[in-house]
Amino acid sequence: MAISIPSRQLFIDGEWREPVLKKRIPIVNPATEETIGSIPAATAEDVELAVDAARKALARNKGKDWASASGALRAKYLRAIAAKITERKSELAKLETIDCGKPLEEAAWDIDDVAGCFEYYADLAEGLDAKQKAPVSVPMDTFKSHVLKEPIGVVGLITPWNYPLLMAAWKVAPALAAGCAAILKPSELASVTCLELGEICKDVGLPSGILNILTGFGPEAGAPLASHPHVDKIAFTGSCATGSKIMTAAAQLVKPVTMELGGKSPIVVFDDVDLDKAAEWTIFGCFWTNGQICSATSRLLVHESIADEFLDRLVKWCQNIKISDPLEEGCRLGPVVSAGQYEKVLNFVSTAEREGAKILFGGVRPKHLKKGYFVEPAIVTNVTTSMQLWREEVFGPVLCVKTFSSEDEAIELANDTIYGLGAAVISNDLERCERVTKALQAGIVWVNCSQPCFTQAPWGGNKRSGFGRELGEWGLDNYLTVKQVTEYVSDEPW
Ligand code: TXE
Repeated sequence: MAISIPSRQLFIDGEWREPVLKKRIPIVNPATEETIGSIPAATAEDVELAVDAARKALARNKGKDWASASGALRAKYLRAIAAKITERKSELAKLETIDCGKPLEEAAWDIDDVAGCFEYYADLAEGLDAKQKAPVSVPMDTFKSHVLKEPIGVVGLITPWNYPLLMAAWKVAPALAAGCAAILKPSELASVTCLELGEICKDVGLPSGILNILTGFGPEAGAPLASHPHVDKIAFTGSCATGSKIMTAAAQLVKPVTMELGGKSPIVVFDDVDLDKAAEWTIFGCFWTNGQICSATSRLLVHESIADEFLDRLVKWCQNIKISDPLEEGCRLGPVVSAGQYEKVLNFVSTAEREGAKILFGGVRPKHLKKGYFVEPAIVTNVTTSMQLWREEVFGPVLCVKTFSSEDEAIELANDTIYGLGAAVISNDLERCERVTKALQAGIVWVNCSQPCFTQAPWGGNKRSGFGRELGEWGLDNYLTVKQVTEYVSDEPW
């Protein structure tokens, strides 16, 4: 069924508003390279309006139905949003697919996760009421202390294009659950479903100004948000380079930030594994969503004694992956998101080859697809630790491979990165898995799997992959401040 892209404006103060400078950005379907619509391009002038709306919304709703109201009341809105998302699931999944190129089936799972995320934070918003006034034991009985958890205020949420609506949900749902007012700035490369979230907020009657959505380029719309004195916090997912710029801007105002940045995550395969199962997780871990996942396990470390046989299996997998228009049934790999990303991925592969690596499979446009930003999944061997491919995030379907001969060597190679987001260990020896898990420098370790992600479990990295954790209770804490209240309770004069 053909689907048309709704033509939307910026979502500010509960209304659709044309950007002050009236600029728009074309939307390109990465599978066809056709322009299929446009999104509004916000600038500093629009950021000003959105921040003002968010500030006023918090003031207007004080004591009524937002920041200082019960979490149970906010939960009602979150549940209503979740229900609308579920109602519009098939349409939203299609929009996601034609906007960012992910297979329709994957996009549908994402939309389920989006609804689940709003439901989950509705539960946590309700739970917040019971956690208020938690007593703190102090050593003098003339005093009584307790804590109040309060919303941070107005928050700026800057998100990427690989999971457009899901990455927005990871931030919007806990921010709203906490009682904040938010300004969402999705990626200029994939904003369509995020704009639909505006329509959903209108439908459920979310108080105006509580969620504002500004689409636009990073330097024009994201930067003024990060440096705005009336934005109390920034939560960001994206590249390390942009994260660093946002931190610099936030530092001028001592503004708190959470950073979910890039990765170059290892998957370590020992010699005692079931080769088929291990191959399946390796393929999934690197090529899921076309490798455009911050946690993609894109460095394979395989024990030298099984390397040849294991690589044969990986190549067979790659030969059989269906690469097609992502709307087509059974598609496993769609195009990468944009012309820029396509060039970047191919450049990584050709640079590695020039530096002496061997391209065992893929890394080129599939012969049967003449249009679209499609890349065959690549397996690259003969990689050295000084190569760009070993050190830098590709954010595309490229697996680089090294062998090891001992557990210690595997750990050393796994940790040989500036990043620390994900890591996977595959072995039948569970004691070894436990040892290796402890030694891996990463915020998330998968044992005998790679990539599963649950709304309840903390997500985030160490080293240059960032800091702070999203999802679970940690995700809610990102948008709360803790107020200590201490009362003098003695009748005696102090
Ligand atoms: O990312 P950016 P891009 C990595 C991946 C990819 C590369 C570039 O390697 O190839 O980054 O992708 C906004 N102030 N990841 O250019 O720039 C931008 O508009 C404020 C990893 O898309 O980080 C978008 O909304 N905001 C990753 C968001 O930042 C700015 C996900 C992310 O864009 C800004 C995406 C500025 N100066 C890319 N400049 C992950 N870790 O999941 C840009 N933005």
